[in-house]
Amino acid sequence: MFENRRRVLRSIGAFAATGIAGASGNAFATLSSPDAKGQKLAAKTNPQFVALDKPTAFKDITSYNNFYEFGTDKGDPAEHAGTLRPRPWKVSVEGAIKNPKVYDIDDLLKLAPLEERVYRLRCVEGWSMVIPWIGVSLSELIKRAEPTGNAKYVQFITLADPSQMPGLSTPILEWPYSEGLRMDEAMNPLTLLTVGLYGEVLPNQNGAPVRVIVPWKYGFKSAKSLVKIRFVEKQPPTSWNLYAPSEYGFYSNVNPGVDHPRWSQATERRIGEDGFFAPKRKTLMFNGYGDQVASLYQGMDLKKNF
Ligand SMILES: Nc1nc2c(c(=O)[nH]1)N[C@H]1C(S)=C(S)[C@@H](COP(=O)(O)O)O[C@H]1N2
Ligand SMILES: [Mo]
Repeated sequence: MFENRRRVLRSIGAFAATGIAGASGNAFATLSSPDAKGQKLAAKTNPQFVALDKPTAFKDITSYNNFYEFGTDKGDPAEHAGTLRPRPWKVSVEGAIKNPKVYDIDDLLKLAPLEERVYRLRCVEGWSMVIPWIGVSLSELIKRAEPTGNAKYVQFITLADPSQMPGLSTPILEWPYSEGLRMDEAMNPLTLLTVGLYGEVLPNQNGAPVRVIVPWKYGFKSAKSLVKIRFVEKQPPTSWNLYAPSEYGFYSNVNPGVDHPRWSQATERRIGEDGFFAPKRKTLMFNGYGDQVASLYQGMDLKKNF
């Protein structure tokens, strides 16, 4: 009870301080303007999913990014993602399901009442942020898709349009960016189909108009600007695993006990706290979400399945 109350107070405080209409009710979003940039998005805070850490500043969340389709420097996405056209936008939900469907982005926004959730996000590079996302549990979409018995994994496929994404001309990763989850990971209520942050539609550099957020895994599992969600029988190929299979595994759960081959994963730098004297933070198992997800990996060797 005490913990819950603290969370609620914390979330109200956080949103009041940043001017978010956090407690404004379950308004469904309606986005009429084709240029959605900066458009407000109403959502109701879900106190079950509010990290107690202080949210990272909007400016940091939107100017320090990884989105290789727009370049590999942290500042590239904010600088170059203006060419991304997040509307009109369609997302194909397909594969081993009874109800394949091509969603218009505005229909995706109406799947279920939008929720505001404050999640920690930890990049495999060793930095982290705390982000007030807006979205709905991916499970809401999966339930409507009605997976067949052959659906063992979900693959997430990102837009790959060279006319909108200048980074595609550099062959760093296999485009389109591909990621995947096991079915039970995808169904976990934490896994968020994400359409906004800080009370607004997703900025382009954060993966407009829709991405997935998987807070107990390294950031690269959280694919941006999705155009396909595909249900498959075999573990799908993923861009980072293809790039360096010994460094980036399929699971990529945040795990301070399993180092990246080239650096430790025991600690992290919280963006915004990176003054010279700011101590590093200890990285938490499953990024602190063990209560919700540890059971998914019971009996698995997490050093082998990294
Ligand atoms: N399509 C696509 N999705 C992506 C990436 C990318 O390069 N392309 N980078 C990933 C990585 S490494 C991280 S850490 C997060 C960063 O998300 P953010 O910029 O919203 O914090 O996005 C992930 N999703
Ligand atoms: Mo990352």
